[in-house]
Parts: sequence; C-alpha cells; structure tokens
Amino acid sequence: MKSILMTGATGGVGTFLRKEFANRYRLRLSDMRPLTTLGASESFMAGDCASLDDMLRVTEGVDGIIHLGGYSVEGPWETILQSNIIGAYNLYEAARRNGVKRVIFATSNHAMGFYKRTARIDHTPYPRPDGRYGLSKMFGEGVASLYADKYDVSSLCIRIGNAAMQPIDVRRLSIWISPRDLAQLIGIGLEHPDIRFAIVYGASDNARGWWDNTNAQCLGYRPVDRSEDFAAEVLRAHPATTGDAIADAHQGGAFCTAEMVENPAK
Ligand code: 15L
Repeated sequence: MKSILMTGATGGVGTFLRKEFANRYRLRLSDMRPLTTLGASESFMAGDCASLDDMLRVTEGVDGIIHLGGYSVEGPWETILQSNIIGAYNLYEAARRNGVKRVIFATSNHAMGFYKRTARIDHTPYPRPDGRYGLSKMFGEGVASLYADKYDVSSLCIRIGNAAMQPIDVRRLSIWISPRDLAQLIGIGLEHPDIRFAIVYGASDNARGWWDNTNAQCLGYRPVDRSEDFAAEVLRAHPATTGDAIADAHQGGAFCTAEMVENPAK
C-alpha cells in the first residue's frame, strides 16, 4: 500500500475521504487540530501548513500528498495569507525537498467564481477569483504549475465544486461532487502515470453543470453520482432564485456579492 499524506484531515472533506481510502492507502493524517480515533491503516501527525518546518516533518517519506489543508472559505487577508498562500508554498517546497513526486491540490470553483453561470468553461480560461480565498487557490494552482515545470513535482489540481453527501441548494445542483466521485478523481490523480500538471473540476455527473470536464474524462474519470437524482427534493425546498442577483448570475454565488462595490452596470 502506498503511503499518502492528507493535510487538513479533520475537515469535512478529509473525514469522508478517510472512509473512501481506508483499505486503499496507508494514510498519514495531518492537521492543526488533534485526531484521536484512527483506523487500522491511519496515523496522525500534527502540523500547521504555515510552518515550513512542520510541512518538512509531515511530508517526509510519503509517496504522495492530498493537500486539503488551509482555510476553506473566504476570510481575512492575514488568515488566507498564512494558511493558503504561505501554506501552499510550504507544502510544495517541503514535497520537493523530501522527494515527494505527486500532489493532489484541492483548489476550488471560487478561483473561477466571477464567470457567469451562462458560460461553459473548461480548465483553459484565465481565472476570475471571487475573493481572497479564490485568489489563494489561483496562487496554489500557480505553485503547482511551477513545481511541475521546474522541480518535477507533478500535480493534479482539482477545482472542487461542493463536496457533500448530497447537493444542498440550487447552485450546488450545478457543482456538487459526491464523496465517492471525489475519491475516484483523487485516486486517478495519485496513480495516473502521465500527469505532470493538470487542472480538472471536482464535479459529479451534473446535468445542470457549468463545466466542461473533458480534461478529467481524458484521465479516465467516470463520475457515478448525478445531482439530478436530488433535483426534485432540492427544488421543493429552495426557490430557483435567491433574491441576490449578483450571486444568482455568477458561478461563485454569494462569494461574488460579499464586499462588492455597488455598480448597477455589472
Ligand atoms: C468551497 O471552495 C468551499 O470550501 C466550500 O465550503 C463551499 O463553500 C464550496 O466552495 C461552494 O462553492 O459551495
């Protein structure tokens, strides 16, 4: 079994991925928060991605890394700077120094949040981050690209939509990814021999999706879950529009509206 480091392991995404990978990888779980209950193939090492020393320690001797660590929503600049920007740099620099050759970077739809919902985008258009958080994910994708080109650390960057057991509102019908589909995509990212640097979208088979995920399909990704199976239930519980015109027009939703200067021309 390969030994895989998972940063940010105590978060929601880490928690359901641990179940998916229980019999597949030896997981070294890491987080700033402690974890006391561990499975048979799991171990835990505390670590803060804002500390290069911590990242050097936790990345030592692993075959690959799933980097979920950092701040996972919009936040103050100092928090985003330490956790996501310095954190992403430290993670890649530690991987390079320890000879770890494959990283899964959990990036986010919020790197692209200012694209309109009417647009169908693949991995090629220039990012349009919808806040400091999205901007930090764009930076992380850039670090992944640099470390692939210059230092032979290969990466799959997964722009995760919303990873959850089921889609929770109308926007999430377009961007949802189930735990097993995300695990499939991460497994491809860890195992595929030809990945150097690739960006894919972390989405299930969503009929209302906004993304052309051909890049993921080319790597063999075949999502098994469909948000449409939950659509009737979601649409019964939620209005089609939220009353926030900016959020409803853009892929990033309410992340776009937050702190936005009023400009009726937009
Ligand atoms: C994200 O990137 C966040 O990590 C998650 O908490 C959700 O807000 C998600 O995006 C989303 O856009 O729904």
